[in-house]
Amino acid sequence: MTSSDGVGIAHLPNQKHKIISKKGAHYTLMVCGESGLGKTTFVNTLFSTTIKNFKSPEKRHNKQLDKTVEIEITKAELEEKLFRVKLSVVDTPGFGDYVNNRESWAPIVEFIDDQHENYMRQEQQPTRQGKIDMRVHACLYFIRPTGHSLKPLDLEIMKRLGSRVNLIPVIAKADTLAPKDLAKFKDNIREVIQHHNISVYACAVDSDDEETTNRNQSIFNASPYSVIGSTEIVNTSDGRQVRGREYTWGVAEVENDDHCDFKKLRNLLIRTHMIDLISSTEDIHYEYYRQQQMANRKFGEPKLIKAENPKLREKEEELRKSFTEKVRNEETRFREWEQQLIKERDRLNKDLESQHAHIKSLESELDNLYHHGRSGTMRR
Ligand SMILES: Nc1nc2c(ncn2[C@@H]2O[C@H](COP(=O)(O)OP(=O)(O)OP(=O)(O)O)[C@@H](O)[C@H]2O)c(=O)[nH]1
Ligand SMILES: [Mg+2]
Repeated sequence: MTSSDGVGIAHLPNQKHKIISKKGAHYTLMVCGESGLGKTTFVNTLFSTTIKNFKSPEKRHNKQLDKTVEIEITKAELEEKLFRVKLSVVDTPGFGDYVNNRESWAPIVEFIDDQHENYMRQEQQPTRQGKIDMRVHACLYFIRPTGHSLKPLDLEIMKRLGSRVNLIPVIAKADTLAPKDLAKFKDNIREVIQHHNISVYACAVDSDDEETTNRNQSIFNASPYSVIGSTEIVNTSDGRQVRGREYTWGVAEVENDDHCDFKKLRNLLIRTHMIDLISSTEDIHYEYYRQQQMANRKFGEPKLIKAENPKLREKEEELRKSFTEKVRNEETRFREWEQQLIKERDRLNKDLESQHAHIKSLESELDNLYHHGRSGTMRR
């Protein structure tokens, strides 16, 4: 159920709407980024502003938020005017405070690939009904609100994500930046994304009616979306009750377009561009994955070991080392055994030779005896 403030999905273009409502679409969002940027808070905020009486299964709303340590999936069903969507939001552990940063984001990339893989495998089965589809339709990448630019680690990860999934950059904790700094920060980010050729989700703008086009344009222009996350309802100085964060200077409001882009982003995700995100995942990202896999392996063959996964690579290296060592040990053992055999053979040969010699001497002795015996008889 959606809340009454107009967040809904009944406003989708009609044709696709019908097709999808028949099946009840699976729709999966993912959040990722450095640790402590408010990803989990955002997920809770999104659910509690979208779904009436939604309670986080962990009921962590009012508690100190725990560090997310594993991939967590929260599911809910959105329904509006016969239109059903099974929404899943994938919360991921933050990265950035590990010694080896590579390790911390590899599982995220892997998760995205695995969903494509699972779907592809199911498509290859004779019965294709009742497929489980957890392909990620949009991945929100949380950026630390430094006011400067993206870090090399951000760029590296975003590059990998952008080629796999609809990547949506998000500026975390917008309430910590002054509006002027936020605007400049956005410009810097847009620039560096373009400069590094990172593919981010560019929502469709053009449409049949001007109003929709204008709205799309304003959504498009707002990227990278700044967000404020909060699960608290607070009082503003002018007496309103809003979802926000309270400060001595006032309240930073989640659902206020002057404070952040939360509403725009939510609109894009849940209403205006949901279909576009679903179909571009199918047509572009899944198709790309499928073709890549088809080119690299035979039909039905299991997935290759991901060279990109440093954990796996380390394991592989370890296995290879222990294998080489084992082979070397076996080889030495074999050589020793061979030497022993050669020695034994030599000993036996020598034995045989001496036996031969012995037999020879016995033979000649016998010969002599025989000879003597005969001549004696003859003499007789
Ligand atoms: N100022 C401000 N603080 C926020 C915002 N969103 C979350 N926080 C706070 O930031 C802290 C971390 O929030 P989390 O939601 O746990 O962050 P996370 O990204 O899930 O962290 P990991 O799970 O460790 O990756 C908490 O104390 C939140 O209250 C925000 O929009 N503005
Ligand atoms: Mg978290």
